[in-house]
Parts: sequence; C-alpha cells; structure tokens
Amino acid sequence: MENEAKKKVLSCIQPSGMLTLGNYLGALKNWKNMQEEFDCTFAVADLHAITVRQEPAKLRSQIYSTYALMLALGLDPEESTLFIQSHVPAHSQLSWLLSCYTQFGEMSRMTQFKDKSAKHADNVNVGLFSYPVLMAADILLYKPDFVPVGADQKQHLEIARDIAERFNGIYGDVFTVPDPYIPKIGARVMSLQDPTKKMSKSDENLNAWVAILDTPDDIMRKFKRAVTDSEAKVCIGEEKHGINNLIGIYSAITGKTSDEITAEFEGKGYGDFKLAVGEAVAEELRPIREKYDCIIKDKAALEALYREGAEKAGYVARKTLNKAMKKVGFVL
Ligand code: ATP
Ligand code: LTN
Repeated sequence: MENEAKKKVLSCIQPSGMLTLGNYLGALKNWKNMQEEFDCTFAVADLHAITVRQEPAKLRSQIYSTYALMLALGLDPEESTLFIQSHVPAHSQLSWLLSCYTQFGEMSRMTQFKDKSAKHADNVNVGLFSYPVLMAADILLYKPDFVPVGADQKQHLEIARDIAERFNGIYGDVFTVPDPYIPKIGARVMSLQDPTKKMSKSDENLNAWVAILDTPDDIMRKFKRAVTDSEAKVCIGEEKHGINNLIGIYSAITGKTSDEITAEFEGKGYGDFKLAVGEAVAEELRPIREKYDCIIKDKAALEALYREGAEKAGYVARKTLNKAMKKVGFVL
C-alpha cells in the first residue's frame, strides 16, 4: 500500500567491467539514497553489454558480480526490485516496437555512439547504434518518474522522453515521460591520469580509474599518482582539471563545499591533499568491499534473489508491453 504513494525510480548499470568510483559517485550512491523515498527498480543491463564484444566467461562473472555489488551497496531486494535485464524478455520485445518509432537521424546524433564506434571501429554493430532504443524500453516499461544517471547519459534519456511523447501522441497515454535525476556533485568523475576525460572502466591505463572493489592500498597508490598542475594551491581553477576533479571527489564523499576544502588545505601541498582524498575514498569503499566478499560466495542465495527480482519486474513490464502492443494493433 505504502508503495503506491511513492514516486517511481528506475535505473540500470552495465556489467561491462569492474565498476568504478565514477559509477559509484555518478550513479550507484544515489540509488541507495533514493531507496527509502521512492519505489525503486534497478537492473543489471546485460543486454547492453554485448554492444561491444565480451568474453562469455568474463561476462557471466561480471553479471554476478554487478548484481552482488548492488546488494553490497545496501540496495535491499525487499524494498526495491533488483533484477537482470535479460531475464525479463519484455525489454527486448518493447525495444523492437520502439525502434519502429525512432528515426535513424536521431540515433545518428548520439555522442556515445560516435565515441564508441570510433573506439571499436572494427565492430560498429547495429546494436551499438540502436542501444538508446533498448534503454528507452528499459525505462518506459516501468513508468518511472525519475531516472538517476550520470551526466553522460542525459542525451539517451532525452531520446527516451522523445520516443515516449511520440508514441503517446499517436496512441494516447501509454508511457510516463520520465525526468532525469543527475547528481550535482559527482556527476562526472574524471580520469586520474587525464582529467579532461571521464573516468572509465574501459581505460587501459589502470592508474586512471579506481574500482569500487579496489583495496585501500591500490586506492592510495592511484591517488598519490593522480595528475595535477604546478600551482600547488588546492582550489578550483579553470585550467586545474586534476585538482578540480579531486576536489569534486572529496566533496562528493565528505559533503564539504569546495570553499571549505580550500580552507582545510590552506598552506598544505598537493601531496597532503591527495592522501586525504585517497583515505576518504578508501574508507567510503571499505564496507562495500567487505560486504561484497561475503555476498559473492553464496551463489545459491544470489540466484534466489535475482530470480525473484525478475519475477517482480516481469509482472510490471508485461503489463506495459501488452498495453503498448494492443494500441499498435497486435492480437494478444
Ligand atoms: P564505460 O566506462 O565502459 O564507457 P560506463 O561506466 O560509462 O561505461 P555504465 O557502466 O553503464 O557505463 O555506467 C553506469 C552509470 O555510471 C551511468 O549512470 C553513468 O552515467 C555513470 N557513470 C559512468 N562513468 C561515470 C563517471 N566517470 N562519472 C560519473 N558518472 C559516471
Ligand atoms: N546506458 C546506461 C545503462 C542503462 C540505463 C538503462 C540507465 C541501460 N539501460 C536505463 C538508466 C536507465 C549506461 O551506459 N550508463
């Protein structure tokens, strides 16, 4: 009963590698915070992961590990719906339907497609191109009011809104048009080695990114090596990309404003600041890693949870899918 009054939230994360501090601050940390106030649905977007080539055994283990990490972060399967995207066939089914209401031209403008097709020039597949349509299906099936994502996903959300409005315009009120929910702090965590680029788990330079499951030693080492500038003053500055990024990370974790951080490190060097940021990150991630280590050991318990999650999600998704199919004229 209580859930009926709550606004709805949906988000997904790809199991395409080790999740990073960027994924955590830009997306996952918010999920946990939203859990009490909203009726939440969160999924491991495994179908999206195969838009770039994956090694089967590795993909399988990353799907488990991403689901376990959602639990370790404190997402509660009793309170929220936690599932694996491919377990709910309605995602693929609605995706096909919506692709017939999406224009080639609008997909071609997606910056992520342009970036990823440049990066994987030998495998510019149709799935990579139509990726935002599947994402629109993920979202629209659950009629969420808000979709929490990092800033890099804003364009995809806008397309989902456009598709929903277009479909509703033809057939009446089928989909809810969701709003993005992008955090003010931590929305774009940058690489520790090239702070003009976003922190990405697919970066080959392992010092450029921090994994949520990194040990405290690894975390400290990566922060000590973080690229900064030669000014040696801890403050926000137009050309101080490295320091701006470290201030952003420290602020997202401690809740301190950039002015407070500047005051805290007045008269101190970058070395001290990097240590403080590293320690704050290591402490924030420590309990998550410890919980994860326990959860991942019990595959049977994990399986019971994701099966139940898929059943809950499937019930909601099928209702929306059927409504959309009926409107289009299919015989159900
Ligand atoms: P890749 O790094 O391989 O390109 P990704 O990490 O961007 O992939 P996802 O795993 O699907 O892709 O991202 C999950 C969520 O994490 C999304 O909401 C995304 O906006 C957010 N996110 C990813 N990287 C960052 C970052 N550097 N800063 C803030 N948020 C991020
Ligand atoms: N495309 C997203 C992951 C994703 C997603 C979604 C996010 C897939 N489906 C639905 C929000 C809602 C990404 O790469 N970050």
